[in-house]
Amino acid sequence: PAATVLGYPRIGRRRELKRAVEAYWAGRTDVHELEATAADLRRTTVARLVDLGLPADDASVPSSFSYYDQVLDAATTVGAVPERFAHLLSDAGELDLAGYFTVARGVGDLPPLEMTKWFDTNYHYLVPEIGPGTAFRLASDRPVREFREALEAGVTTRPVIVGPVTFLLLSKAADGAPSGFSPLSRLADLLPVYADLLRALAAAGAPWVQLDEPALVTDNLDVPRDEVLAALRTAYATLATDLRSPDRPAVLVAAPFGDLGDALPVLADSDVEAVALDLVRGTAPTEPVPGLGSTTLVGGVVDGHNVWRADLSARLEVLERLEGLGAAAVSVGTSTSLQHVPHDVADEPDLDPGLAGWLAFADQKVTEVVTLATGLREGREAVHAELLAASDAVASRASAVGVEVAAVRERTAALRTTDFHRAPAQERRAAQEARLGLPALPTTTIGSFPQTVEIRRARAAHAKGDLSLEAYEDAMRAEIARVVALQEEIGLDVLVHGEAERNDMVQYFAELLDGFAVTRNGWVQSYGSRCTRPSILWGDVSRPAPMTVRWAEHAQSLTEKPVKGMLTGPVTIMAWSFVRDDVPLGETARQIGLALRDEITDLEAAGIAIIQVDEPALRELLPLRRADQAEYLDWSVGSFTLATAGVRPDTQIHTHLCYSEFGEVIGAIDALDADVTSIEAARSRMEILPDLAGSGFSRGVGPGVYDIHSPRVPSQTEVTELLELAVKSVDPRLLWVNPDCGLKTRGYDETVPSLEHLVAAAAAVRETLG
Ligand code: THG
Ligand code: ZN
Repeated sequence: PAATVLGYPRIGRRRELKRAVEAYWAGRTDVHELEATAADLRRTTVARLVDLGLPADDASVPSSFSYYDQVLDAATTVGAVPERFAHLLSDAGELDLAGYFTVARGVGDLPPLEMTKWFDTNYHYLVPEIGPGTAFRLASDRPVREFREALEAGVTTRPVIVGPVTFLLLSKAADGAPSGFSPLSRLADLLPVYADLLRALAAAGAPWVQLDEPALVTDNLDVPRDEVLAALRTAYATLATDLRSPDRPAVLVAAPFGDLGDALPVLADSDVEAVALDLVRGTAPTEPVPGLGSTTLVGGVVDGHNVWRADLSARLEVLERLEGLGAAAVSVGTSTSLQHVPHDVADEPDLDPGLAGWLAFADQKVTEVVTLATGLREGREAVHAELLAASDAVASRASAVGVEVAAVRERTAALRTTDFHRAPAQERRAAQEARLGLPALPTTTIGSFPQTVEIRRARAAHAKGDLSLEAYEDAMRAEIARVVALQEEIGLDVLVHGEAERNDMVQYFAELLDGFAVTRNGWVQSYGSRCTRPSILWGDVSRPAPMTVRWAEHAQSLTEKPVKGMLTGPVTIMAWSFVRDDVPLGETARQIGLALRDEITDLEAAGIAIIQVDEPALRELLPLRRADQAEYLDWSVGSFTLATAGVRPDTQIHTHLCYSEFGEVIGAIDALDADVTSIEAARSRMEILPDLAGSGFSRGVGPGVYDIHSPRVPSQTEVTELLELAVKSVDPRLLWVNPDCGLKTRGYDETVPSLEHLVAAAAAVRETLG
């Protein structure tokens, strides 16, 4: 293909797939209705891509649909279903759609596959579990069926599947595997199944297949690099040399999210027909690569991971340079799948037209790819008008009001080292103990309380104009009063206002800060059927007015107990937004840090004694290459300390992190210099605590004592047991008692008894401490 995209959003322009899947889960529709909706969506997608200019007959159009997750799809295709779900398989060893969702979501006592972040995106994939006995076999013909379905509609698509090396590198050892077992050791058993799949696709008439191998761009893996490269060599010798046309389609190996580095020569030397490079995050080699003469390079010059309109002239230059490398051919693509951006800027009538003109969502990016392919093939004159329009957009963005605000830049430029540091932790601890007078093992929650139907209804009515601002805010104040009273009744020590007034913890702040825009339909899949609307961070950030102060003040006025002020930290705001590509991330982080610092100062002045700044995404933005990590940790940690270091010693700063994998960032967590850190710990039964203690961490810590991701109410005994485990590794004077995470996705019928058990367990363990 001369022009292609590595994948396209599958949730639907109006989240049709989300709605259909959730209706099916709720039992409101049956599997046939769900399949019909999904087939419609695939048909519409393929037709749209052809309309936008991708040729219908040369495998330019990717077939990248998934009901839930592409890694789960690969697992079920190769028969890698964990033992505990074996009863879901048919006699032929296949998993039906109901079974597929069960593996994704769990049932009864059977936990689902674990979920974790897909490289440095806000997308979560399901982690396959591979053991010595996993019986790989071709267990699904779904890629073949979907290829045929499009072919019958007149479009030759290119099936997209997670490649074998990445599949195994992202898998974890199944329960019961011998210690030290590495899923990658099963490569030789897995490859014949991929070969079977390629044969089946060839038999169905597929001219191309795309195997995604993003794991090649990271060196942040447990497996040494030379083993990764050896596996890569073996994999593509089996799939591209031992298996030949016409028994297989031509193979495109895609490596989104960074540079292939020393994996590029390996692929160039293989018999793989094409390699897709990420030329947004990565760079093209500057020297000719041996073996490339028989390989097509797909230049991923259009950013699949961010929303800015491309500077087409500059992108064309990159492609022209790529042509100098002596590859068999150069074609044009996106850097990553487009699943990480929303569908269409045209669906955003409320966006400022200036800003809208700087943006490219999935559909605009397809057009950019098509334009670049024409320019590459026919010369710049052929696309003169398009290049000019793109340059104009870039120029208008660079000079627009708000993009560079002198007052903001002066403030970040004037920062000094002392702005990032508080008084010594010991001194703060004494001052805070004197001010707060909390009991040992203080109990609290992470911040949000259940978002009830009434809250959502009020917000929707206000958004539609059916409920006045005053009436909406009254409803929120009443909700806050209810939540404060409930917490007093339950007997918690440190209260929260419950965040009724917030939609998403990032979008809420984006709506109140200058420099951000929010979208109406800009949904991006986060996991399964869940989506977020990432905010668009387009300009210099500042805080025109206090954001949370009146809500916190209101809550504090209703109780003698301390109420925590609740904010989202700079790194998380950035990780869950589309960020600027025209200033260093560190500059933006400092701008947000300063805006939050002002907010924190105002909260402190309003009498709020404890302020929590959540950074659940600290781990998520960690660069995929170890060499880049120190710089990241420097600016990310710095933006947090900048936000929080302006308070008095007797004001207590908390932070909250979730999604485990803290190991890699333990040093950074300590460097945040928060007085108290709450973390997810219940599912792993406090496993993190010995590591934390071993690293010399000597600050307050609140390991989650129950898993809020499940509707199960933990018994008092269960919570007590976890707390007893916790006091074994944490000095009880530093230990806090809280759930794993916020409660906004839970209902009150689970929340109230769970918190009652938490408070009772804390009291019981407090007794034993004497
Ligand atoms: N906000 C943002 N990004 C996130 C999270 C978040 N990324 C990581 C993590 N949390 C992802 N988790 C979720 C959990 C729930 C939902 C989305 C991501 C969710 N979304 C609603 C849905 O799809 O129905 C829509 C939410 C809305 O109306 O805004 O439930 O917390 N930014
Ligand atoms: Zn959390």
